[in-house]
Amino acid sequence: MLNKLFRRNTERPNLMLAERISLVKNEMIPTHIAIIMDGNGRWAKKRALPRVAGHHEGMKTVRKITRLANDLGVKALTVYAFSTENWKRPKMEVDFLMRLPEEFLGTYLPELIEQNVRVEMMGEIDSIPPHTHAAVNKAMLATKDNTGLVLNFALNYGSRSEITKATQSLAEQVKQGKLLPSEITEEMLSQHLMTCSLPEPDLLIRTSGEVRLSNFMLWQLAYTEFWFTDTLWPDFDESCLLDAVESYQKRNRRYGGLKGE
Ligand code: V07
Repeated sequence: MLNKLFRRNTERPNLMLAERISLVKNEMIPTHIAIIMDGNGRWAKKRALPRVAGHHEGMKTVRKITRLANDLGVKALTVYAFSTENWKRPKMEVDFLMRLPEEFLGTYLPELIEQNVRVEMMGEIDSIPPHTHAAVNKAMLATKDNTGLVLNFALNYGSRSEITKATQSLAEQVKQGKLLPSEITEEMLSQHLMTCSLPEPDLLIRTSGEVRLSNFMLWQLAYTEFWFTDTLWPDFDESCLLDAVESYQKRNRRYGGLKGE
């Protein structure tokens, strides 16, 4: 009896989600979404759990959001999994984080393959542990021919270092006489970044109330729409992603209107 009474209440939100998804699909979908997945530690603290429990829960959110993004027709999803600054955290936490790619892929790689998702990674691969490196490599290889969403993990990534390395590479070409300083273009610099194969993000999401970029994709975000939310990453669900995309679609419509004036 209670079940019957409540069934409508549990089914209704899902129905609404499906309706929202089909409405969102009728409008312009961001091609590339980038996400700073913040608030995992705070989520755990609120529950008197260790920080790593928040990271683990956050991993499940990555799966959820990947599935919806792919379903919406998003072409690329870049998620900031580990920054070059994150090495300063306690060793135990870093060790746990470096096991997450293996756990994530061990659990979800089959469904990523089934969903036609291509796994990619950007960051300084040389200083991540070999076991992490191996797991990510295996997933990239297993999904390299997939044509659906590109799930790009920023792992041991820092944007200033990325731009610095691109600059060094162009400077080397100048030194070898292949290029004049005055011939360097924005396009050339873009092509030396780790995102050279991806379009620039249309939408950046940062969770958990912090309103800064934290050395994330500084070059690539020049024209990106930003969406900040107080929701902690482990609590970020399908309806939160739809909030962000709906807001993006409204902004885009307004811009289109002004452009014609
Ligand atoms: C990490 C979970 C998400 C919240 C942010 C921090 C913790 C998924 C991965 C991952 C990375 C590469 C890959 C497959 C999965 C991951 C780290 C942390 C270091 F190929 N989540 N997640 N990696 N968190």
